[in-house]
Amino acid sequence: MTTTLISGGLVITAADEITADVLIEDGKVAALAAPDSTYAGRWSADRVIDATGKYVIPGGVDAHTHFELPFGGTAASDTFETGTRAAAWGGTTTVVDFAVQSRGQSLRAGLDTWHAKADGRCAVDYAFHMILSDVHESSLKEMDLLVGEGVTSFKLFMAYPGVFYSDDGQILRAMQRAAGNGGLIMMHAENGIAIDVLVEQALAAGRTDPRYHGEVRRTLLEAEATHRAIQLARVAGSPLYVVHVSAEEAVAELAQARDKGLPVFGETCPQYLFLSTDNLAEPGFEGAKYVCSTPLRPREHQAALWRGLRTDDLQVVSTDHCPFCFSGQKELGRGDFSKIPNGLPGVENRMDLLHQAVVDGHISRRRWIEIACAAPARMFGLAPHKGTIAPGGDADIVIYDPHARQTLSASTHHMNVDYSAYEGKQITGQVETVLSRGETVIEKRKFTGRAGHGRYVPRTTCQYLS
Ligand code: DUC
Ligand code: ZN
Ligand code: ZN
Ligand code: ZN
Repeated sequence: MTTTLISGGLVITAADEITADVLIEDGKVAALAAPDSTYAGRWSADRVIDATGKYVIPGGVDAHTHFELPFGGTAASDTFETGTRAAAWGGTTTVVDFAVQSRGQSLRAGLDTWHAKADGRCAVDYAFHMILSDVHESSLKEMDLLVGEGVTSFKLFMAYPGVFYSDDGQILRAMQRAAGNGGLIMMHAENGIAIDVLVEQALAAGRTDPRYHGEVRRTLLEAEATHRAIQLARVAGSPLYVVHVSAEEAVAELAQARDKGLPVFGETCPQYLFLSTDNLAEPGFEGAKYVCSTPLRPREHQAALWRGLRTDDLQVVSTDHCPFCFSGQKELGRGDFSKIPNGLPGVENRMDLLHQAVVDGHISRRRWIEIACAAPARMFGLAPHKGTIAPGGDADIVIYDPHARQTLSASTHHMNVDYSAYEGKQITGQVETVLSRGETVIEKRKFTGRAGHGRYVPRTTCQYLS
């Protein structure tokens, strides 16, 4: 039995902040002891990590990544190997990636493809959601089987007609199925049919630059789809999780539903909290780096997102990490913004950006851990093993230096993408050491992990409902 002792750090969970020693045995947290307890200083271990002056926090849970996602004739540039390694560098020890059912394909075939991409390649633990892009009788039946094997959440798209899109009837059927099998429906809430009309009109009028991507994907069309998704979920009697919420009007829809006591949940992403349409309007074709859907919004929307995170109208911050290189990938959309592959890199930056939000006074330290670790773990059935530091839980632990200063840059990041969406941004705080199930994967800012350490984690159903 190998034992590790992390001594003297400030242990922060969603519930508590306490200076304590953390004892790890065989990859699990065995015990915590405060300095004045009878155990303090009396534990011996094979290895001692001195965390004096540092935070000891749960490894991050990023519940929204797209490694190797095929999109717009190309594919997201991080593989499971490079993406999970970058996650580790950024203090994230569990990712939930989206397996894809392509049109005409079974869920089984789509899920098997994703297992094959990830198996033996991940640096940290991973799980899967399933994207449904072909809802019919047999794929509905397959949902039950997937829930049984730990794929307990299903993403549907109200956007991207002809690709991932489901109509309202298909959405209702999938929600009814989820209501019966305990699955959680995740919604990409944008009215894609209306957006496609506006795209066509913009292009016909010669409006081809990246900034028009933000203009046609109107906030009203996010709010309308969010509202419609909530009503459909009510009719079906199913819970609903809205992904990548970016517009103030959409937050208002979620808040209204939650005030009625409905099981409706929302996620936002760092790009909506820190970036804006100003980035989409950067000169030349630079704005392409910031094209994602839902799109970046005018800066005024950020206050509503921060407020939603404080009031729990939004529960989770995930990255929607979906990187495309500027060179050769984003460039596919020169002269036509609708051909720019949608997505931003960020799996490495989330924990740091949210710590910066603590420094800036947007959220408390415990709320940082709640939205980045504990809430996604509970939302997607990964608790109590993930998302906290408690006896019996996995020893997925980050030693975080709250005083270190760093500058985010593509020249120093580990994501497989040729730009940073946060180039030059100064951050106070940095990941120092990362343990995944007790094994050191980052040690004092050196990667000591390996492809294949990360395991597939089957999930239980949403723990917000029971
Ligand atoms: N949005 C993105 O920005 N990328 C991938 C899929 C999505 O919905
Ligand atoms: Zn989406
Ligand atoms: Zn409210
Ligand atoms: Zn996504």
